[in-house]
Amino acid sequence: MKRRLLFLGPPGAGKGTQAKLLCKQQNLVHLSTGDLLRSEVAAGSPLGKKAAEVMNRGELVSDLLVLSIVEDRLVGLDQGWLLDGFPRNVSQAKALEDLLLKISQPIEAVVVIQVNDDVLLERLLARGRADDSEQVIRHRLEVYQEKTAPLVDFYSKKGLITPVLGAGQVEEISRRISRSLI
Ligand code: B4P
Repeated sequence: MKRRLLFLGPPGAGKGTQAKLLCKQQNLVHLSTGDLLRSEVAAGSPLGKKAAEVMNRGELVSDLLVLSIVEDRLVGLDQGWLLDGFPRNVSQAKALEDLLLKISQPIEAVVVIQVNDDVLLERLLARGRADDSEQVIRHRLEVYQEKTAPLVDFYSKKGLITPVLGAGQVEEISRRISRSLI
């Protein structure tokens, strides 16, 4: 069976960390919009230049830009996949729904990784990426609450949500996620 999964959760919840492990275990293609945007930034492409400034403020990059990146990667993919960090708002979720309908690849499950704000702040300050200063992290958490958290309700109504506790050791959380997807 080709798996089609989404990882949802606040910044620093460990979406990227856990997505890499699960994709390796289950031979899935890992599509992280954060990683894809950061590689555009590193390459200094026009898209990357636009994205860098927005990311360093802790805001969301424009839907159109992110959507074009995801569509490029998903269309024609003949393997299971995991979307990490996308969608990030209801309008991206609706656009994804239309795209997946067009290519007949419905979502199988949405894993929500739950971690409290104190732990998130601690993890991200320790990571120290360009967008990991305390002020920017706090703003990203607000953006998450306002724009991304409503997706839990959006996908709950479709019966797709699988909540997983994201506190603890990386391996322990990985086992929780694998068990939740059996
Ligand atoms: P992302 O790249 O998605 O990053 P993130 O939310 O900050 O982190 P993630 O949850 O993946 O945490 P990670 O595993 O790295 O987004 C960055 C920016 O890109 C956004 O703010 C936005 O500007 C832009 N963007 C991305 N997608 C977009 C979209 N769809 N639309 C618009 N804009 C978009 O873990 C964090 C840290 O914790 C790491 O250092 C890790 O080692 C550590 N860690 C993980 N698990 C741990 C554990 N169990 N215990 C201790 N530490 C742990």
